[in-house]
Amino acid sequence: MDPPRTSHLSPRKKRPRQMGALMASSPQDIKFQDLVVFILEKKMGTSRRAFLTELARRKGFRVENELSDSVTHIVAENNSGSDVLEWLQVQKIQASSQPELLDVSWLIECIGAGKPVEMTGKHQLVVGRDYSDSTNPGPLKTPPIAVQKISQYACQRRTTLNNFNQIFTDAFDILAENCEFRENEDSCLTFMRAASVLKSLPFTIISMKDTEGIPCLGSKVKGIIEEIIEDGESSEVKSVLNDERYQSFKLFTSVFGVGLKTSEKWFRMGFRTLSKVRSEKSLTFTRMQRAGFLYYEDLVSCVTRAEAEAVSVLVKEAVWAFLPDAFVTMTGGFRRGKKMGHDVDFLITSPGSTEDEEQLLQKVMNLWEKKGLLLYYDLVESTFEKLRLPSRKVDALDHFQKCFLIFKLPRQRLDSDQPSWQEGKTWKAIRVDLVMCPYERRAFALLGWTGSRFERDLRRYATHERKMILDNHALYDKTKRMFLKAESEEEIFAHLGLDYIEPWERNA
Ligand code: DCT
Ligand code: MG
Repeated sequence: MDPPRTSHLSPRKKRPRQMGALMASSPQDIKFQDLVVFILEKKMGTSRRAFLTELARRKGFRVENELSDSVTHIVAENNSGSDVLEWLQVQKIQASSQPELLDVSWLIECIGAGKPVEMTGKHQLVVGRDYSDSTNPGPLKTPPIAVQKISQYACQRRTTLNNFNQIFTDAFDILAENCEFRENEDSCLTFMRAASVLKSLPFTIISMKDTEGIPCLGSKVKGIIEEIIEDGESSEVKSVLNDERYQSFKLFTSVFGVGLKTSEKWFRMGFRTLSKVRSEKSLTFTRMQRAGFLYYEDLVSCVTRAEAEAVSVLVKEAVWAFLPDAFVTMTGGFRRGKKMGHDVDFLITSPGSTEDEEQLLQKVMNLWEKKGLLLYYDLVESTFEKLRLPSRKVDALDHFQKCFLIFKLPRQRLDSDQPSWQEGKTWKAIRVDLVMCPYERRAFALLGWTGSRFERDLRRYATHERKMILDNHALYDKTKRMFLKAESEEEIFAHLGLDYIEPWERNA
């Protein structure tokens, strides 16, 4: 076997590439040891090859930069089997190490599935036949689903945590956050909607052609997608990440109790680090911010599912001590199946007397305080009025009684050892939200508190497509001029004429 050649890396560069990170996969990242892929650059181009290489490596595939006799699968685009063989002959590869010759559609499906998929006739490149031969349809020209059916509303899409487009959605999440920090609502929404629709796709965007027919991708968004496809990163995202204002806001808002107004103030005053803020004598902090600083390290380290489950047991114990018939449901990201969260959210409701209900959260706080399980709490009384129309604002706060607190989770309450708990650490501060709702409102409250972008689009859908108003308390039909009752989330979806979407499909 001749030494590998590099002559096939023909120069077709449009601009300098920043591929440093792209070639960084180390051998321990390889999940499929028996498979050695080589991607042919001919008719594909340098940047697309590099992009596919990066995606495949991220999924654990071994992709070689050079052709060698260890290569088991050669992937090509817009080449017939004969084209690839011809090219191989020029490379003088030995017949004994004849690898599989496959169309790029096979690799794309593998990337999508996160594992090698079966090679079928549609993937195998046929030798001695014309590329346009009807028995060999060649590369998939469109993604494997009918993209024209994707709705502009997240509530009409199923979005699991299996995100095939993280490389793009990470970028748009950062751009959206930056717009939020700059209070540029329109751009924030544009980027959030782009990230949201990309999270719902059952395939990875590999070329601009794949974006055709997908809603919520305007020209600005498409420009960014194209740049990422070509260069592996977006220059705009890069400059946001290096931006002092973005970095400072990100840091300041990571403190419990610090929002945009306070961040703006501290930034204008010239602060760039938390230690400088903390030691500044002239600043006054709210009780919430003081707690935020006090337990900062614990609160920025995310809550794991095991920690959330341990908290759940303690919440149920306490609630049932006072209201044995109460329903306690973990909501928020954990109900959507997330493995990590910034807090743990619970919805509590009881078919019993309203008087007992009103006292419940205060009783739980008193109990935990006595047991030394409470580091901070803020009990917000209900402002709920029975006849109030649902709020038209998609992100209006609800009127239920609730408690924002910091729980002191003792180590012995954890079932298993958690990697984030260092030796000797006996407790961890965990942010918990408890929400108490009237029994007849529980379906609306549960839907609202299960959250994500999904919930906001559900309200938008109700307003624009059904002439209804939905919020965390109720659903109002403007045409019939009446409230629509619901005992379950399924009934709310049915009132809205929507297919039911499970909580774990609401990660929009
Ligand atoms: N929510 C709401 N009204 C509020 C606050 C929250 O309706 N005043 C909803 C929206 C999302 C859900 O409750 C949970 O909120 P978060 O905990 O902020 O979001 P999350 O999805 O649970 O994410 P994380 O994993 O970061 O906690
Ligand atoms: Mg949460």
